[in-house]
Amino acid sequence: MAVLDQLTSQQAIDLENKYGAHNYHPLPVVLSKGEGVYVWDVEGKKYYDFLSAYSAVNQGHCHPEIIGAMMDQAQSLTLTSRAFYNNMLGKFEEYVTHTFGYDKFLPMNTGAEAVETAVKLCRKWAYEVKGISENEAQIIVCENNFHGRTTTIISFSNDPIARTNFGPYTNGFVKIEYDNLVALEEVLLGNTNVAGFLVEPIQGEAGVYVPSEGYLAKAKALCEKHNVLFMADEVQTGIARTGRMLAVQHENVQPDVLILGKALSGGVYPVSGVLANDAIMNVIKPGNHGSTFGGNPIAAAVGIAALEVVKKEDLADNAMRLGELFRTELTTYVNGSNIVNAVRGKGLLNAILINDTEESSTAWDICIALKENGLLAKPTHGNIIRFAPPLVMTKEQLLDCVSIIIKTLKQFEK
Ligand code: IF1
Repeated sequence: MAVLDQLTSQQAIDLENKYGAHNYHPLPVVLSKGEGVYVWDVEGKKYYDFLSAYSAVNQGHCHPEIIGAMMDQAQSLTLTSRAFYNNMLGKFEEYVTHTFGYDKFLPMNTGAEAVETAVKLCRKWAYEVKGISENEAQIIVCENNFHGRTTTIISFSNDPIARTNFGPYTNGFVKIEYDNLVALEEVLLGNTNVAGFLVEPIQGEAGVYVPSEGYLAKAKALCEKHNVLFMADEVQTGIARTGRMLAVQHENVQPDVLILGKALSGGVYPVSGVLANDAIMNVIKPGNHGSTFGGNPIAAAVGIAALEVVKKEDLADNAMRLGELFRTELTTYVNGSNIVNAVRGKGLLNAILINDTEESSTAWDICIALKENGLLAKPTHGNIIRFAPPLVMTKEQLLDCVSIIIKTLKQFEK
């Protein structure tokens, strides 16, 4: 087959199966176009995207202002490496630090790299500022976390599929229960080598698990008391997804270290990074950390445009209002349903809990039926379905989606 021949869905799936590593189990849909809240498959069928590339496409597919910024930049300069300065990075760093209220930004590309950056930053701070003895620093993490897929990050995962047979693992992490302040305080009181606490403001992969109100603010206060860095992984929850620019802002928390990715580029390019104030970030010196692509001119242009869209279009406010509407509508249905046990979430990061076991195929079958009915979503943990549409959705579109979802779920009532 010639490379440029238009493939059918089945042909595209067969090619991936034959030539690609089998590290994913995708829903059987092959997309070739996206615009705003919609995507189209190669046969031309149109869908609502209710995953948004795991919250990377918050600004909607192919947002003209972000694409425009990328095209303009691509025609003048794409990559210099950090061996030389470029005329875009400083502007991006200024824009990001002013947007989130920090002294400095360290740019990377993927979410996992940004988490790795935070871990390194935290350790170096622990030795050079806090005064922990060499190689003794500990970072507290939470059970059922998801922070990415590098060897160090999977070392502190407790998901057997993500970590089994990838050892030996990186040391220096203490795991505690999520949403448990007593457990956090216990470790802080008993261990003087704690350097940081790494936490997702809402656990995404765990099934959109929203912690108790006040958890983040109290955890931050405990960290402050014990001179421990509070590090928020907002790769998935950040950039307006939960109804505020950052999920921690629901509790007026300013993390010591803020980790961003995904929607920092509106999903058009890998752009991530870490924010911190000088007292922390200045421990990083030339040669300590970096990346060929981190902070490249396209990333900088795209990052500025992506954040500008979020502000100009008031996407946080829209996510807040539509999220409330979504949960209200779904809750009314769930109350009389025997196929869905609950709906939960914040802003437009939501999930429904299917009334079946984790081993059952029900949630997968529902996602296949949703696809037939024109809406794309993906199960997590076997019996949870995550709903995270682009934040540029209108109220009319959201209500249309609610009726597709309810109509589909009704096919599965027992
Ligand atoms: C995949 C989940 C979402 C993240 C947080 C860091 C990263 C992620 C909080 C790493 C990435 C992704 C990756 C994606 C699936 C996905 C995911 F289901 F696994 F948990 F979004 F819900 N911190 N999350 O959520 O960012 O290196 O991927 O850029 O296919 O693994 P990355």
